[in-house]
Amino acid sequence: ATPNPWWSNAVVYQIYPRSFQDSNGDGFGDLQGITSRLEYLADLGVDVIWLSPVYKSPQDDNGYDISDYRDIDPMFGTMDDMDELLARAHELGIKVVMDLVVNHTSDEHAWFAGSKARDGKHDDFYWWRPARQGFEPGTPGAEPNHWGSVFGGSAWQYDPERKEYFLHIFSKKQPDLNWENPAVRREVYDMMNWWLDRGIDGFRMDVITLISKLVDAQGKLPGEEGSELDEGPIGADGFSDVFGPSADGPRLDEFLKEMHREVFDGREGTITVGEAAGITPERGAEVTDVANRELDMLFVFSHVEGPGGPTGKWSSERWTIADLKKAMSHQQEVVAQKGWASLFFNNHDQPRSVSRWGDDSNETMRQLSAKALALVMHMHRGTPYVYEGEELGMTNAGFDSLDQYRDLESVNMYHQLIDAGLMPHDSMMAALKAVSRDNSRTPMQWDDTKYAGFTAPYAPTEPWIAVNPNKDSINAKQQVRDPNSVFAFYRKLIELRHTHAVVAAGDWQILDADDPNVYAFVRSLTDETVGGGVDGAETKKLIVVANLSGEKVALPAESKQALGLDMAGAIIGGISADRMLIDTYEPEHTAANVLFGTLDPWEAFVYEA
Ligand code: TEU
Repeated sequence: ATPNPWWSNAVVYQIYPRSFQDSNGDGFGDLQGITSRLEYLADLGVDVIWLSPVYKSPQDDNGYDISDYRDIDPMFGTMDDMDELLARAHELGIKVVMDLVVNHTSDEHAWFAGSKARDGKHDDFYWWRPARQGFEPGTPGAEPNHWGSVFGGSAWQYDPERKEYFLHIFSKKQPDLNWENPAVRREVYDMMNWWLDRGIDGFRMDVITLISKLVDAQGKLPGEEGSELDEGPIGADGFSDVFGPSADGPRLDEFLKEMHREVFDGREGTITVGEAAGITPERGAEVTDVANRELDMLFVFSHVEGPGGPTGKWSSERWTIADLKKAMSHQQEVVAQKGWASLFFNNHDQPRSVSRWGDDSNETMRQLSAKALALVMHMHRGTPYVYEGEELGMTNAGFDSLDQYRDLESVNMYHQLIDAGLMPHDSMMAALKAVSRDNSRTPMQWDDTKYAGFTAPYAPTEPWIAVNPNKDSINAKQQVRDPNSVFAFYRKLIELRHTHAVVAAGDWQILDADDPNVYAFVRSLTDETVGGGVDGAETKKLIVVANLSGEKVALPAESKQALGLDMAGAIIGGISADRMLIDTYEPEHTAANVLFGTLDPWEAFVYEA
């Protein structure tokens, strides 16, 4: 059965607080800044906002290293500011989701201090392991296995106080929590309940698929001394893969079911979305199957993960539109019967979609390609996520020198890959320009003033990361009042999901699967189940066709047929401009093109059949 809760026709907007709106001139975005922009979001039409972490944190990984889950970091404001944000958002009918980062804490969390000191209560809160026998503890080779951290270096850090190593899949300031320990899980569930009781509406769960690690019968990790489990190949940089054995581990379903029981059972109107690094779309369908009572939806990454290879995401090979289509269609197909998809092209870890798959080389192409990509994403079945600035068609940062980057991953991996001789400087700079996480973290472009309205032009402190100079032509102030802007296009797409049940709940069927440029599909409502309480809408069938290329291309055969044009192109049903629900060009222009069997660059539309 199709899940039919409120979120099946909702649209979520992700805010990266440090880059959204600075209200006090310190160069960092904050909670009061977000509150001051809620009306903009209400105008866009989103139903939910998700805040990347605003908890107390040393900010080693921009808040994904939390030292107190029940407090707000002073850089973002106070708990009163949070309460005010919540109240104001709710007044506007916007729900608020917080980031839940519980695969790891900060090394400055009280639990970790207790664990290092073996205080009796927190001894087993983390993954502690002795040095390898025959090696001086803390020296190279003494690490318990060869796992490499996602952010560079070994995934093990020696602690001189406890005289053991602790595991950190991410930075050494992000020790992994030991979910095998029931006391850890109890603490996490209590904290989640505490926040939900305060009035928040749900959680986006950071790398939640990593909480259960693969261990043998003795509890040993792969490659550990005496472990029955092999850790797989060791790469040229000296490290083995930490993700494979840590993602989607043996107890993941058990932990998620327990969390559901302990936290979400009996609560109404919540939403949960898990970040699903390293999980297959098929397993994602199981985790999000309502019958399993685990999570509402997952961010599955198969459409944004690059081809991999020895330099991982820093490879110069990029996904093509054909790859994107294949991965996304597959994600749709696996949740056709059970489970639910979340739809996203952007987040704070990904480069900007218009720079990645679209064309940001000139204004015309940027606008067209941003709209075409948005149309495709929003017309899939699932819950769409818009990342701040995406609705303006914001582009990659365009940084040329290493000192412009702030992200620890970008800086660490630059050094690691150069030192290992795996990449020359120029290629690594090109890779950073294409895929660094900082591409999506430049300040939100509100207007064309000195700091793009992110912070006041006379602010005493510069923004923490450079503003993209293209704020002069790409900014909210200009787009909000322009009916042909990318912003206006997003507003319309969001509205379509709210007004047309078929967008929220209809079946999804690919057309012209092998066409390398055109992404086309049919949405049809085959049963009475409608999403999110939307009913009474008359539309039952939509044909979505998008030329995701900068070339003029032929309208492929299955799309033609679905549009009521026979194989030879003769008109059977006729194409009416009135039935174009949304279009990257003018409806009359597209109707004429369709009759001629062609599509202009980035021409994309939704046709009501
Ligand atoms: O990301 C986890 C993750 O698996 C990736 O998206 C990762 O950041 C990327 O592969 C690195 O290139 C989450 C958060 O979204 C990210 O911002 C945090 O840094 C990370 O967890 C650790 O908390």
